[in-house]
Amino acid sequence: MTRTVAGPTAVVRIDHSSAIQLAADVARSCAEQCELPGAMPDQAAVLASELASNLDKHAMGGVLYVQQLSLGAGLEILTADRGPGMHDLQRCLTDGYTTTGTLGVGLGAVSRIATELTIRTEAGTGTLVSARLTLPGRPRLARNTGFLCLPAEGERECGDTGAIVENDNIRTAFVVDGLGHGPQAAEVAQLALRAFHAASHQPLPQLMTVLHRALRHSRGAAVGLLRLHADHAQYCGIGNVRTLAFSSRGVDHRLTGQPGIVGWKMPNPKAHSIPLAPGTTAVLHSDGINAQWAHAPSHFMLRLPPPLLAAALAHGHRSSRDDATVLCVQAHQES
Ligand SMILES: [Mn+2]
Repeated sequence: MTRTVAGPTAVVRIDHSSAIQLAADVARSCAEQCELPGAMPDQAAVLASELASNLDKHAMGGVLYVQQLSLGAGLEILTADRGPGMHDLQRCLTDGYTTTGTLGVGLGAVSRIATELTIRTEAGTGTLVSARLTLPGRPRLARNTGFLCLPAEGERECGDTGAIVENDNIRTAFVVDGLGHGPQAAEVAQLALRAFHAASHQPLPQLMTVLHRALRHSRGAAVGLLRLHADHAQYCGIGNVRTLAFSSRGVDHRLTGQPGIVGWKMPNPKAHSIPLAPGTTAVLHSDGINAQWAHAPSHFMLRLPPPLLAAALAHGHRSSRDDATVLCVQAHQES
């Protein structure tokens, strides 16, 4: 079984050149907290510094996110901005996407240091970057997964969290949104996360019942569960965690939970089955992401790889008054 879990994401707004040093410090201390060995904390600082100075020089509304990827497996730095988009980059990338290569435009050091680098840019929309520093032997699942977990403005802890686990090629994704925000909501989210890991192999309605019992004495939560099989998915949700499945052609499924509160007032949980076409991406997000984004997503959004889609939703479609968690996963892994 493999697990991909990450804690709250650190956010650095690049609104002044002094934020470049801050970004480097945040990345270094995240790498140290993850106990990444050798030169990796220095490399993390260089990655953050290069990406932040790029935002400072070329972009508007730039934000840099730093987070642990999964226990001991690495660190991810994401950036998002509101344009103008990198014209040079767009020209040199034939399909708008690369994991290697010589990028120029100040990203040379980033492409040399990062072990996984994903970039998308669109003139007028902006640029999204995921630069990862990973240790060898990381599960393939992690490459096709994007995750961000942002506390509400003014809070240090996040009342949402999420995880994805893989058992015999079947993946189960989970997002929990503890009622309200702050430390008490964070406690609910962590209780739910532990219960999820202990029972993630169970059929979804039973798993939801396990979560309900685990949260019995808490303030309660909304939960979304999605299990991805080869050609279909099962969904089970209670409350306001949104789940979508889409391909580059458009949104195929929009799923909302049954009314209720896990741990408090839960109806009999039901699982629904949906077909999964090849190329499907699934997204689960808490209500800190405005659900409007899925009404008419652009061609650019629909084609983003999971890490960049998570960053785009957190950056462009967030309500700052609530915790926001988004988990994106590609339904069919590339072999
Ligand atoms: Mn919420």
